[in-house]
Amino acid sequence: MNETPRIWRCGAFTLSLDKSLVMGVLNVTPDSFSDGGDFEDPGRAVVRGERIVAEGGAIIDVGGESTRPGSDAVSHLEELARVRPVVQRLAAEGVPVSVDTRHATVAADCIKAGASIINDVSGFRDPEMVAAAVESDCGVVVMHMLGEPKTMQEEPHYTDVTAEVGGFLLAQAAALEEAGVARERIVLDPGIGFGKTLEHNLALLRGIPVLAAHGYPILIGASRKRFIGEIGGEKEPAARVGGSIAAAVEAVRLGAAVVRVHDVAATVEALAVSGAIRG
Ligand code: HH2
Repeated sequence: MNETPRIWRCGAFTLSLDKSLVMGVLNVTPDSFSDGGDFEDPGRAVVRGERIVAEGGAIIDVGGESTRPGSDAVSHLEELARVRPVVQRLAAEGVPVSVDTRHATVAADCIKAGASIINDVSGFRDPEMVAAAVESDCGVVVMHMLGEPKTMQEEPHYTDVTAEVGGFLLAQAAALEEAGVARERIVLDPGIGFGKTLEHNLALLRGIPVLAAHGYPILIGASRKRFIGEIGGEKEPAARVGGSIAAAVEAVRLGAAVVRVHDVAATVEALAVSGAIRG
């Protein structure tokens, strides 16, 4: 078993993983499940990105296509038109920017515009996405999703969710390394809510130590998701702050290196306190 890197190499940035990192969500979409339409205007999106950094976020994750359950894909050109100007302006401010995309052309163009990380919720299944990673020195997030967003929540089934998701992620990471992506650039994400029931999500969160033991840093994106509403009873995603913070704190306690969240300031504060208690 390999030792987990204590750094994450992301283009010009070498991010220390000695402390957990907060990745702030910036959805430049009309239809994301909790903040759709809030930051469609590039100027507003850039202000939001700057706020993420001011609140202690280490990475800004810019997405131009909602992948909420049941969502339709958008054209690559439309997606690029949404994200490129925002990526370019925030990257020019010297901040690590990741691009949340399933499309290799969008990823490659955003890297050229200054993005440092490709966050692919389809887990680098597309060989062209692997090529986009190989051709750059960006960091990569390899996420597990069952099928496609349109249908992923239609009775998702696993025999052993932790083993199956882990097996997929490790195979994808091995393929990336084989293709020439250094291990220190790779982070794995079990994909909370992407073709998973409440029980699957809980099993994956409880299984973080097992996944982390394979020697890759782990990212968890639980923020505002449906399972938090199922547990806490809050129907409005943006109001699921307490549950989202609990999930982030538990994920880090169990070994996650990066948490992807909407409520950056509150999460940063909670992680500072829980980290101080743990010593
Ligand atoms: N979740 C979402 C989007 N991208 N990326 C990673 N690595 N991990 C996640 O859990 C993850 C992700 C979904 O959340 P959000 O961006 O808020 O919603 P939408 O897909 O509707 O834009």
